[in-house]
Amino acid sequence: MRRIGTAVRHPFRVLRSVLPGAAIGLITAALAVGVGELAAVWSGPNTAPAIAVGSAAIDLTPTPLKEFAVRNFGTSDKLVLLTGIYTTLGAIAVAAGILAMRRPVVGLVLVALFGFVGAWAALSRPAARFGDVWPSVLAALAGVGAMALLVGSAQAARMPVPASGDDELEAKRSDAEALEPKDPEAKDPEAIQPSLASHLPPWARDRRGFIALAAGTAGAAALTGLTGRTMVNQRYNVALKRSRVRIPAPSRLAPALPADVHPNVAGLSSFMTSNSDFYRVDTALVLPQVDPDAWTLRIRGLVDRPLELSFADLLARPLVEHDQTLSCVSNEVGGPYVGTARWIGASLADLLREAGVRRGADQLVGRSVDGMTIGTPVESVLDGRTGLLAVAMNGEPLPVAHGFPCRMLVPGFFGYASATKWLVDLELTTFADYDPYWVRRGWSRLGPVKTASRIDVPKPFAHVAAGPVTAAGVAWATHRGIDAVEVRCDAGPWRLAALTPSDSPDTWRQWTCELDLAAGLHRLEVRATDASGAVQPEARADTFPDGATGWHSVVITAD
Ligand SMILES: Nc1nc2c(c(=O)[nH]1)N[C@H]1C(S)=C(S)[C@@H](COP(=O)(O)O)O[C@H]1N2
Ligand SMILES: [Mo]
Repeated sequence: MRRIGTAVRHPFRVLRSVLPGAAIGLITAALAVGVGELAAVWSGPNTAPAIAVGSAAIDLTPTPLKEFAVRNFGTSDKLVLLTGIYTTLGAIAVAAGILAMRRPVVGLVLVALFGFVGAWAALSRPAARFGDVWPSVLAALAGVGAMALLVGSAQAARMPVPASGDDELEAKRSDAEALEPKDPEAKDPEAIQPSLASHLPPWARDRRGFIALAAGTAGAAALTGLTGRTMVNQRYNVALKRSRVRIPAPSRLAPALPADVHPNVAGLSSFMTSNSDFYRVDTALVLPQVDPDAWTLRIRGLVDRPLELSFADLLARPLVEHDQTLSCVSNEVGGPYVGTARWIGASLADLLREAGVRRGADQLVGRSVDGMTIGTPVESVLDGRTGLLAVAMNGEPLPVAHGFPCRMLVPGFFGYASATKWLVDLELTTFADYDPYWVRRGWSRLGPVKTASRIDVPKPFAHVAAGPVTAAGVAWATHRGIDAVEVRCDAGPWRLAALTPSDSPDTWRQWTCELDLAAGLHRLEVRATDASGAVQPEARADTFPDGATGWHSVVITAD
């Protein structure tokens, strides 16, 4: 067996023989990424090859895998994805570099292939323009150039070359070549090497020259990458414009919060969730930076009078202040994807009436600048509830992560069915004619919030002193409102919890319950009753396709 010859080679020598190729691969990839980021300064952050590929991956990820990611990585799922992309890129780059030392053409084709993947990913974005391929194309060109240069120099310098793993193939190939008359134009991979090297200046043809070239390319990678990133962050950063936005005083204020809306229990979620604590769920790998001065909102489709508003137009409308709890369909029983804020915005219903909704239009589809589509029943928007084109959250312009400059909110529906962030387009259509983003991925067309309750205190597996113990938590049935919360211990009788006064049916309520616990292990359970009298069901359902059900429970020890 010929392969044994390779296997018994001294491991250090094997390592030495692949090292130059591996370094060439990594440096080439780094330069490609850097050039891609620099080019993205012109075409936008989402067009940088790694970001484009990541965004495409998010859209292509099958729902179960996405649920897994949300469950296990939570809000850091994007960091995990990007880390995965860079790691994969690095591994393939190393392989391409090692291959290129023996067969430059194969390495170069691999680099070019990556350019194609990046370009395809950029074009697959919903708001893509043809120019979005440039970062990937330029990245691939830079990569091909760098690889050819470095491989040429390494070979001229007689750097170690990995042994071919496939000596049989080699043998067959030379047999075939012996039979066929040689085409003088044909570029045999081995024959390219001298020609690659012969284009190099003499100084680049030795070991020192190779190291200088490699270091120079790595430096260029760092320079283009850092410059690109800094310029992208500056050019596409709306923080300054956001800080200059002044939200006019609302013409309708939210009622003052009831005095004892915040029970004084350590560890219990506060009634209002601060912007920095508010959960974030979206598909945006890079936060959309929407310039409020350039922003417009179209209202179109099945309307009598299509409208287009600027941000100034929106702010000039009568503004409404409204407290609303927002929650995510992907929130597990007891999960963190829920929060309450004081929002300010223009009435969505008023705007739809101005546009004149045509008969038959039963679905309102919000579209975001990054192509998210979210559908809400028109009937619900027009039934008197306070749906908003929100511009402020807890006393400041919407944070960029929560949809600056404008998002939709319709109390009673999960975010995926009502709360388009970075909103730019409202289309009146029908459920029969159009499936929005998540519906296409199998989620329910309608996403009414399910009645939910959560134990915040004590925490799971907490140790508490035996005797009197205060349990506390939150419950929500957005837009229906919460009428009662019950707690039980060790499957004993249900006990009514004390509820804080209701701020609005659109917000959650905090509850507390005094328990008397004997020493030992205990299981606490909670369930809520909404204002229609429906008790939260015990049966556990998965978040897919229309939201989790079941009672939240915690196991604790009283000592
Ligand atoms: N443009 C855009 N809007 C979006 C989403 C998104 O991915 N993109 N996610 C929706 C979902 S699933 C939820 S739960 C809410 C979350 O809003 P938040 O991040 O402000 O809490 O936004 C909704 N609006
Ligand atoms: Mo969501």
